[in-house]
Amino acid sequence: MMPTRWDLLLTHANLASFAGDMPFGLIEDGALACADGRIAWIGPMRELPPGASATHVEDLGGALLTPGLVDCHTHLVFGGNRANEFDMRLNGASYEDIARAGGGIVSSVRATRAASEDELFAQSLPRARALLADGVTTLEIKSGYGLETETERRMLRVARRIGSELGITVRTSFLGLHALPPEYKERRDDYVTLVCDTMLPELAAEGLIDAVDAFCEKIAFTPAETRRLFERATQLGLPVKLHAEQLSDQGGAALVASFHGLSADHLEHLGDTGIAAMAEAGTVAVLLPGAFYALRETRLPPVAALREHGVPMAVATDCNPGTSPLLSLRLAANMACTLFRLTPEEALRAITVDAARALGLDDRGTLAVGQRADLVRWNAKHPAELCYWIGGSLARTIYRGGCAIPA
Ligand code: DI6
Ligand code: FE
Repeated sequence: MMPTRWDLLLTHANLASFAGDMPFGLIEDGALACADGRIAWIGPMRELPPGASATHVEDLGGALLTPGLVDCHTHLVFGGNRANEFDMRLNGASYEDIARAGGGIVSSVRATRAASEDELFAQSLPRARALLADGVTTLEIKSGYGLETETERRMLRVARRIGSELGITVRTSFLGLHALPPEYKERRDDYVTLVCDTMLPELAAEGLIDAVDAFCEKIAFTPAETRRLFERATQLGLPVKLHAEQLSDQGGAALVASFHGLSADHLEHLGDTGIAAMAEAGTVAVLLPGAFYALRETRLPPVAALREHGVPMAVATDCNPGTSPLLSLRLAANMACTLFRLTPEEALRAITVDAARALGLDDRGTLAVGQRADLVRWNAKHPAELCYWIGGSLARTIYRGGCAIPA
């Protein structure tokens, strides 16, 4: 039943709904109504029910309206930054060289451990604001720069605080298996045990964890260690995802797929077995062109094969201090087109509906009746413009649950 009066009615919009059969799910000269934070009606202007009314009515004058963007892979809570490593890398040091020399993730761990909760919040909030200003209304944030219980807890609490401060959805991922902390150098097993048997259950019991992630790589954790973590996560009823096949093929994608994981992320070194396993399990491929670009990687993720096997592809910023200091999801989509050859339509689905899927969320990412009214009105007319412009600011009004978020 249609409410007698909607809360919000947006008229004369170009609606990129990412639903239906049209490219981009485009509805030209459309209207969209919200009630109780949800989309209550969507369609062409000419089909708007006669006498439809709303508390607020806005004529968009042909402007583009899309779902709020979803950044499904970030590490944006951290202390300090690593601008010094940028210089080292430009002088020829590889990511692995830097990590083995005691820099890399471990240097962010030092800075994060040293920051109080308020300091960490103050340093991280502007990064989330930058993403929001560019249209992001749902954001995943990982832990993984604490590597001991107290700091991992602090990171996750800061992530939750960012969500309430900005009025956006933050989904947290516990990334205790991100790097081996220096104090456990000779005791790998003890660290994995600490993560699986203490940190994970404790922080999960505090309601701080929405999903469990790991870095499965030669310089990080083995498939066997990752499996241990995933078994524990599964016992606790938490979904899993994985940094897989970023620097080498460890069989991580097949491993996470065998746990019906939400996503396998990075994937430059993904092979056929992994692709088949992901297709079978419905695990989303999260492509991270910011890290590819910043590391001057030359090996491309197997986009054509993923497409052929019908594996859904998401794109995210991977916002982190080491390999992807990237603060625009639209720019990530642009890079996914230029560097990875996604079509503009694929790239936009990758930062809306398929990114939502990578977080296990099916109530957002498309414009359809019943979906959350998380919306962005753009200073653009056609959806392709969103991944065509390189940088700049295009978002005009951001709505969360049908309410405009003050800029
Ligand atoms: N892969 C990445 O690209 C980030 N973490 C990971 O597992 C890098 C994190 C960092 O270098 O700080
Ligand atoms: Fe990452």
